[in-house]
Amino acid sequence: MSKTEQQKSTAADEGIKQLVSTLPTKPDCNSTTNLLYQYQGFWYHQFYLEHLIAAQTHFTPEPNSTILCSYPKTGTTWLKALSFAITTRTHYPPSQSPLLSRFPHDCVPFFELAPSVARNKLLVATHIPYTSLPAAAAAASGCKLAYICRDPKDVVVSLWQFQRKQKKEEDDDGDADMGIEEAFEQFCEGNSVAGPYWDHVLGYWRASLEFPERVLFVRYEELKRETERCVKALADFLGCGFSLEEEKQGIVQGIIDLCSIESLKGLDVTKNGRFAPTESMPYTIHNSSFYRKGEVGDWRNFLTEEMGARLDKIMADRFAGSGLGLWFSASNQETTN
Ligand code: PAP
Repeated sequence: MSKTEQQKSTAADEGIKQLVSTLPTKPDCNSTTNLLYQYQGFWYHQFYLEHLIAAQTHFTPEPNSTILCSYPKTGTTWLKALSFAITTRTHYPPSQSPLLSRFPHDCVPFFELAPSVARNKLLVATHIPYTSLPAAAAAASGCKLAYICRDPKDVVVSLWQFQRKQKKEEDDDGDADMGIEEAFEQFCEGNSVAGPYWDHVLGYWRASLEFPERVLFVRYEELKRETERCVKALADFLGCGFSLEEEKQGIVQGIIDLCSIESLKGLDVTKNGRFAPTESMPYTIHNSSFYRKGEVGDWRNFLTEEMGARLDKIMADRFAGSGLGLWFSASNQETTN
């Protein structure tokens, strides 16, 4: 970077910091050191938000690229692994995939966190809500977006477990004050990180109705239940559907097996690596923290039936009239395909 460019980018950083300092804040019960800032209707930690705002101005995806979009803890790592394995399969069969030695988050970078790594890549990812995407990354501008969503009850538990583990790593007593009740309350009020969850989901849902060819709406529960069908649909969407020959050779199953939580969990890169998308990130995250149980319905081990019913009711109210049912509720599963 030239000196003038450096000066410009420092001035831009100062401008972003200034903007962030004027935003409404709330304490984050899941993290004692971080406030949440409200920006364009969603809540974020400062570090992430500064990167989001910078990306809104500076990030332009490659034409024909696909962006994997998600609310945290909804299946991002799985979707990244599958999409990467699908799109690189002609160069690397599953037995030689870079995923065996590289973490999915490093294979498919978050463009807001690692813009220089994401530049020129045809497959990138983001946690940014649809309505806050950089203009050039929206479906209206021609990008393809694959969005994964998940039962909010499992999301709140997964998020709480993740943040608790992270806090414990930073501070031995870190999980002492992190009760699930508080985290649940915060999630229900819409103040969780990148929340409200329902607005995150609805933004991409509406985009999928408006641009059905350009926005694929994937449900974690469906991906678990009908993995092969969903993986083939994902490949079609990514523009590299499987041939009959490939199916006969077991390539689809090979990719499914490679990207299973059991397989990814056991890799050295998972056991020994850390996620550090940018040098400026104030902490790094152990790669193993991104793989826990990977189950549908684990919320029953942490939330009461009443809590589950309350969150379902919130989602039903928020989704009313959108055409998006509660896909995670047993009675609605047949209608989600
Ligand atoms: P991120 O948004 O921080 O990247 P993300 O990958 O979306 O996290 O979510 C992690 C969840 O996906 C974990 O769920 P759990 O806490 O309920 O267990 C994790 O176990 C699950 N997960 C990660 N990889 C896979 C996979 N290959 N198959 C199924 N689930 C997975």
